[in-house]
Amino acid sequence: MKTQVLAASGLGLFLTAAATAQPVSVTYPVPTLDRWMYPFGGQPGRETSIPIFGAIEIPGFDDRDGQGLFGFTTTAEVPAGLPVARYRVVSARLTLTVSVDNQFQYDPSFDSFRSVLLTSDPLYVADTDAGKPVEVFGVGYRNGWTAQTFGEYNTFGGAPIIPPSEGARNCFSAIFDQNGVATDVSRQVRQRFDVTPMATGQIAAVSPGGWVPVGTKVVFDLDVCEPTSQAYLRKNLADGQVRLMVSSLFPAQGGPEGGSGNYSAYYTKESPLANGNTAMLELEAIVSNGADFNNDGFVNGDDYDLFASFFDAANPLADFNGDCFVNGDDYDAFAEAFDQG
Ligand SMILES: [Ca+2]
Ligand SMILES: [Ca+2]
Ligand SMILES: [Ca+2]
Ligand SMILES: [Ca+2]
Repeated sequence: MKTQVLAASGLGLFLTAAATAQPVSVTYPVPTLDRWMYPFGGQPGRETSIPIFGAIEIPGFDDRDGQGLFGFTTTAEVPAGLPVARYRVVSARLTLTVSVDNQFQYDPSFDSFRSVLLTSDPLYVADTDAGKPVEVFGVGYRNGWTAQTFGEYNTFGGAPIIPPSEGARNCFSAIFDQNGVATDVSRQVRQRFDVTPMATGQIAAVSPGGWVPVGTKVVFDLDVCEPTSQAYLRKNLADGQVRLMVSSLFPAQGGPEGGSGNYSAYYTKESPLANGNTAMLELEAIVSNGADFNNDGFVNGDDYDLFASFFDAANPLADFNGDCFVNGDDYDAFAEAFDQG
């Protein structure tokens, strides 16, 4: 699978044939919005730093308590409003810059929710590596808010209006089912389930377990090959903006040791200290014309022939359903689109 991922991500491997839709590569060096999703944030959207931490099993707080919402408007480079199947995200990388000095330990890998339970809990297991991973999820909404209506400066949550409140934030770290329905993972510890994020933060300059200096880049390569993540990102492009939520179970309160001040934080575009080190998104995407595979404005046998030749060559551009494999599923998906004209 790793090889397939790399093959589909390497621009050089895309053959330039006919007028088949090619990937576009875009870098967004500054987010359209960055916002601390925390019930006590005094100036929502105007923070100069976004701390990411948990309040593990503390009544009235979500386990993933301080979260960071980042959004990038993509309409200038990737036309919005097309059917979602027209979009394919080949790669997506979010980069954040650490705004605190040696305040947290780098953990590059998955930790079960069980590692932040009280040691007296029958499900408790010890954490086998220092720190907690910092993770990226898609964004879910409640209380009638949507990606179109919830902005950088809107109110944190619904009832109870006076915080603390749990399960009430208007947008949240989410996983999605096959139909795109969001599940809030912010209370996963008390609700007792593990989650797989779209990406886990990686740091090239620090060894696992090491303390992370201010200015360090944390890179999140989103797993675009995971179907629900690909579907989320496709819908984002159709909506004209990519939105991501960063969160973690670094316990500021609760957890086996009672919590600490050892958690990460990141510069925002409002920070006078950021010096260009705001959240950045690097995106590689394809906007296809569906069954009009050669983009000549007609759906006919030429498209079928061209698709078949790409398919036979296992060209990544024949990955019609965007799962990072070229196989019979793509042939079926193309044939279905072709039959529909
Ligand atoms: Ca902001
Ligand atoms: Ca750990
Ligand atoms: Ca055509
Ligand atoms: Ca495929």
